[in-house]
Amino acid sequence: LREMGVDGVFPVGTFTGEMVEFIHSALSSDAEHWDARLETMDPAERDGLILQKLQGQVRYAWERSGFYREFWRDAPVDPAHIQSLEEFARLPILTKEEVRVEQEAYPPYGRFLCVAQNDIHRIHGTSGTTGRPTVFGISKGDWERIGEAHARILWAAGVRPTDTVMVAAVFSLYVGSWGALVGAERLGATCFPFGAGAPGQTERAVEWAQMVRPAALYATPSYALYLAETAREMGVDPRTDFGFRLMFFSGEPGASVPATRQAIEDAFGCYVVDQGSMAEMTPWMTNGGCRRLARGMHLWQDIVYTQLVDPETSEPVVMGGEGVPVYTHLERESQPMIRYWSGDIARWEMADCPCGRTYPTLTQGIYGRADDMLIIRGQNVFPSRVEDVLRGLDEFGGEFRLVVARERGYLDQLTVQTEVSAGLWASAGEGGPEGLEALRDRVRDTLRRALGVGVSVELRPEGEFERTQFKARRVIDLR
Ligand code: 8LE
Repeated sequence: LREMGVDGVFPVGTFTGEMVEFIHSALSSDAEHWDARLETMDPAERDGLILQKLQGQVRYAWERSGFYREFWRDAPVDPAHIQSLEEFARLPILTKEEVRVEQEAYPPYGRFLCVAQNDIHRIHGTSGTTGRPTVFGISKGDWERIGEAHARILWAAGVRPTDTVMVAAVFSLYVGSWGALVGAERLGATCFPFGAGAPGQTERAVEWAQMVRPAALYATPSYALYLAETAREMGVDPRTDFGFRLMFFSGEPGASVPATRQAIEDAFGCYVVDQGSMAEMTPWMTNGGCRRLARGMHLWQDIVYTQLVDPETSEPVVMGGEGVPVYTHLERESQPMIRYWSGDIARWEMADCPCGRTYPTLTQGIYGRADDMLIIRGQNVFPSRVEDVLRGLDEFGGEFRLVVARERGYLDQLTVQTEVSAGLWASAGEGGPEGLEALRDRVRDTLRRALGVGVSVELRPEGEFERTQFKARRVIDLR
């Protein structure tokens, strides 16, 4: 293309079939970027590109979606003629609850669909363990664009066509596993859709991983730790007997929690990449780290446009600040989500990453949720901070729980129940936890210093708490 003097940004879909194969085969495997022009663009120039895409996406939804017609009826700006990113930021924020209500009134998709029902290629959704499930209809074109976006981001993570990618997450409505799979397929890697969740499947994963020796694993961070624990119980060394080079994760905090990331890297002798926005926002990898980033996730703004807003006022948060990510699809024809509230908490910065990408970065990943954040006697406590402290301790037994209770009707009390390693528990002898008083006091003091609030600590033997093959649930709120 360069020889032909062709340069520029081409809309997705310009090149098809053999042309795409040709372009990708021309990408040398040590290239840093899948699309260097888009990824290293001057941020101001990128804003122009984003605005163009936004104008198209918003007008498209305005013209085709009965929901957005109604939702934006009294908007302070004209959805058919958005003039600037600032104007765009004045459109109302959409919440999960509003999506649920809409889908209940107009089942199953709500009036979000901008294509004919017949053009839905895949149906995904949330499992709906709490409240009504949410349904996502995805067209064929969208599914292809999702594959393309994920391939591009997995390339940044360091996945190459010569790699085998093991997907160890449940294949169901959950779009995490499928999203990882379609990206790895599109990139040209060998795909190993192993799944998770069935009884005995983790033991089988240990056997299969030794046999197949995949280069990369996709799972949740808690599941990777569980896999390592299971391997060791079976006499398998996760470091030498598997041969993973990298792991990419989504679904929960962990990959950007320093001690957790370190524990995974040490257990498997691999490096870790953090990814993940929300299922509704698929391609969900657009929050996605790269192989050079020590912690956190780049925001691939030209695929999904992300803004951070104040959790209370919803006003924009400047670079360097903390807020709630609000996401907008830029390439979605079937069920576009526009200014979608995540409820998560993160900090964004223009970090200088050696990869050369000019995207903003969530430098500490997503470390909490606005609604899961525990407020203990006025102090904000994120479970991920507790996790960081505990996993940094040699005596830690692998799992923990946070129990919040209200004493005398007003005093919030946080109890951290933490497992201690089997060896230590046994050496404390018949006395059980009483023999470990000094350790308990030390853990309590370390937590108090890290959190800025007093906690009680209870020690439990390793293996007491259930391990998860999906996302861990560690907070028990008794208030
Ligand atoms: C910290 C992104 C996906 C498909 O793996 C997923 O889990 O989507 P889902 O089920 O809609 O859950 C989204 C929520 O999971 C987010 O709002 C956030 O609270 C959490 N989450 C996802 N990825 C991460 C994460 N939290 N770090 C992550 N990397």
